[in-house]
Amino acid sequence: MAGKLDGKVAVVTGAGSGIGRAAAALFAREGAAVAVLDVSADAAKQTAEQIAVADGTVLAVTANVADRAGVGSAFDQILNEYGRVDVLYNNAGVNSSGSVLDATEDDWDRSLAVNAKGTFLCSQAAAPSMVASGGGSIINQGSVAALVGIANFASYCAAKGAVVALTRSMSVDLAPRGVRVNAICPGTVYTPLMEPMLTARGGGDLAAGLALTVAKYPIGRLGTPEEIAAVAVFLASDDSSFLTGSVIPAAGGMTSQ
Ligand code: 1HS
Repeated sequence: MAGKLDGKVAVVTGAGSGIGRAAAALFAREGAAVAVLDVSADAAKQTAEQIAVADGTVLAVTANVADRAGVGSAFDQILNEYGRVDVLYNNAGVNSSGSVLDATEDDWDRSLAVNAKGTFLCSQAAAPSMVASGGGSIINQGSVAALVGIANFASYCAAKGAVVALTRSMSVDLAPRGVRVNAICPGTVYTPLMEPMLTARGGGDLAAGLALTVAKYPIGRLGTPEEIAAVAVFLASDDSSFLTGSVIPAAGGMTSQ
């Protein structure tokens, strides 16, 4: 059966867990050759093994997306293996904690480094190959935190706001060169990344934090990694050929009230 991403080479950052792992698997199932990039070599290898077992074409690479040299080496490896990059899903991210009253400078620096600068560095590494081959699709992981204020999440909101602004900027610069750039703004998806935040919100009780969070979503539940991955497949595929600079909430109505 024809896949929506047949013949494409896709890089997914933060693909060792959560939404990134689900997206790497779905991209492969839709026919893409996938580079699984993660800061953890073991996590990248695990995702790659799952894809290989399902007969996908996959390469595991390790890099901290906030480190220019590491990103450069990772993309050299990917380009040596596959020859080009057609799709980049800038999914890698870290959580933060605290309001403007108590967030630390380290929290700010780490959030901006991984969430925002990481998106910039990986896009810089991938875009020349897309331009050279006549086109591509960059998908940035925004967040509902870029669209509405989230309590005690100052650095994360700021970083994701930067990702959304960068998405619009990149879309304008790259559209004439055939590269589309869009952002997904997921609502909370239950992944390992979210557990500390949910636990803090519940006063140390994960289940209580989860209930308070679900109450923010008109759809009555949190999202799944697979639901966000499905949006990423759409943006990666030619089905979304007229979309660039789009910022798409995938959040069960959370930003609509
Ligand atoms: C981490 C993810 O981007 C979601 S931000 C938190 C939103 S909420 O569900 O706590 O309102």
